[in-house]
This record gives sequence, structure tokens and C-alpha cells, in this order.
Amino acid sequence: MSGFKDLADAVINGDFVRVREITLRMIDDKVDPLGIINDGLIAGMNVVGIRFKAEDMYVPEVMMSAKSMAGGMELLKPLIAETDMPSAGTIVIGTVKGDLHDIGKSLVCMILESAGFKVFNLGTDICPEMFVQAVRDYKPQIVGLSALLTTTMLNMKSTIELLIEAGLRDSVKVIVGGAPVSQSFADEIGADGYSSDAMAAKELCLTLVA
Ligand code: B1M
Repeated sequence: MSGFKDLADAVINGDFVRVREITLRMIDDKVDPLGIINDGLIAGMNVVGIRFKAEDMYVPEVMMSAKSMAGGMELLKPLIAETDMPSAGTIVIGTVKGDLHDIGKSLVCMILESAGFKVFNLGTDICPEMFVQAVRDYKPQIVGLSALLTTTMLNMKSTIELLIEAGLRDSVKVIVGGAPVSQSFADEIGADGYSSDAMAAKELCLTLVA
């Protein structure tokens, strides 16, 4: 469908207005919201990632792409969360200390909400103490840690260590994800699960609360 390519191109060009226009048009045309996210918004962001790495795009342009993608996601969020599913469980999720990457984690939140989870999205740059406090406040079954940088993924380990120190580790399952994270890293730091993308995170959480 050419709409997906147009949408991906608009994300790549950081064209907020056009991303919203195309997203709205696709919603009107009853295109599956998850398809719009995966084949339009994420497809565009993937190209941005490749170009950023190749130094063919720079931080301000990447920010504009990210904002455009968020503009599209904002329109889709009510449609994804619009399910009659009973609450599947409670999840606290955040991007770890030192890390400002928000998009993937927000997508994971949307998909989990769509599966009926009550999600407390703490945001980005969340230190271990804040995760511990959130576990005390919200009493989730699952804590989700996201990291996009090889430097910040180490803060996942510190967060798990502080949960142990606070005597809370046995009360929650900890899942980790983000581009540099792997199953072997998850095993190494003592997490209960790892997922490579938002859909896999949903399946993992459903398994963990079953
Ligand atoms: Co940043 N950045 N960035 N960046 N950025 C990466 C991650 C990078 C790979 C780019 C590159 O060099 N190719 C690189 C990291 C290198 C490394 O550590 N190995 C990088 C860098 C270096 C940096 C800076 C240091 C750049 C600089 O300033 N010199 C800086 C760091 C700032 C900081 O955090 N302290 C920085 C800044 C930024 C922006 C602010 C410009 C912007 C973020 C805007 C925002 O989020 N609001 C940005 C962006 C957009 C990217 C890329 C281009 C795209 C990330 C993204 O949103 N992808 C990225 C390159 C890339 O990933 N290809 C890059 C789309 C998103 C849907 O995918 O986040 O992977 P992703 O999430 C997926 C899965 O990973 C998984 O599910 C999601 C959905 O399917 N997932 C989970 C994620 N969290 C999960 C949690 C789970 C389960 C699954 O359970 C809890």
C-alpha cells in the first residue's frame, strides 16, 4: 500500500504535519492501526536509524523524525487501547538512568495497554531509586526496563540490584528490552525475561502473569 511508504517518507523527512495527515487518512480508511505503526511509522524510523548511523542524518533531524513519529502514534494510541479486555496485570516501565530514548518504550506501553495491562509509564532517565519507589507505590507484577545505549544498559543491572537490596525482587518479574539488549545480557543480570520488540514484550508479559 503506497500510504505506508508515504507515511514512512514523512517520518524520514521529519514532516510532523504530513505524518498526522497521512495517519488520519489511513485511520479513516480503516487501515489496521498496528499496520500503520509497523509498516509506516517504524519502517520510517528504521531508515532514520540507518542514516543516523551512517552520519547521513544528524541529531536535530532525528529529533524531528522522532517528534513526527510521536505525532502519528498519539493519533493511533486511543485506537490501540480501545479494547474491552479485562486488566491483565500491572506493569511499571521506564527507560533507565542516563537514557532519553522514549519512542520504543512508549510503543511497548501502547501495545501492553492494548493487551489489557495497566501500565505506569515512568518516562525516561529513571534511576534505580525511582523504580524501587514505583514498585512500592503501584505494586506491579512486572517491572519493564528499556535501554537504547550500550552505556546505559548497565543501569538495568543496578536497578535489579537495588530491587534485591530493597527486599522487593521476589515480588516482581523484571523484563528488559531495547536495541542493544539481548537474551544473554538479560540472563547475565538476572532479569526474568527479554523481548526484542513490542509484540514480543506483550507475549512475554502475558506468559509471566499467567
Ligand atoms: Co539515539 N542512539 N542517541 N537518539 N537513536 C541510537 C540508539 C543509536 C543506535 C544510533 C546509532 O548510532 N546508530 C546510538 C546508540 C549506540 C549505542 O549505544 N550502541 C544512539 C546514540 C549514540 C545517541 C546519542 C548518544 C547521540 C549523541 O548525542 N551523540 C544521544 C543519547 C541521548 C541520551 O539518551 N542520553 C542520542 C539521542 C537521540 C535523540 C534524542 C536524537 C533521539 C531520541 C528521541 C526520543 O526518543 N524522544 C534518538 C533516536 C531517535 C535514535 C534512533 C535513530 C532511533 C531509536 C528509535 O526510536 N527507534 C536510534 C537508532 C536505531 O535504533 N536504529 C538511536 C524506533 C523504536 C520503535 O525502536 O527504540 O529499538 P526501539 O524500540 C523497540 C525495541 O528495541 C523494543 O521494542 C521497541 C518497539 O518494537 N524495546 C523493548 C524497547 N524498549 C523495550 C523494553 C522492553 C521490551 C522491548 O521491555 C521492558
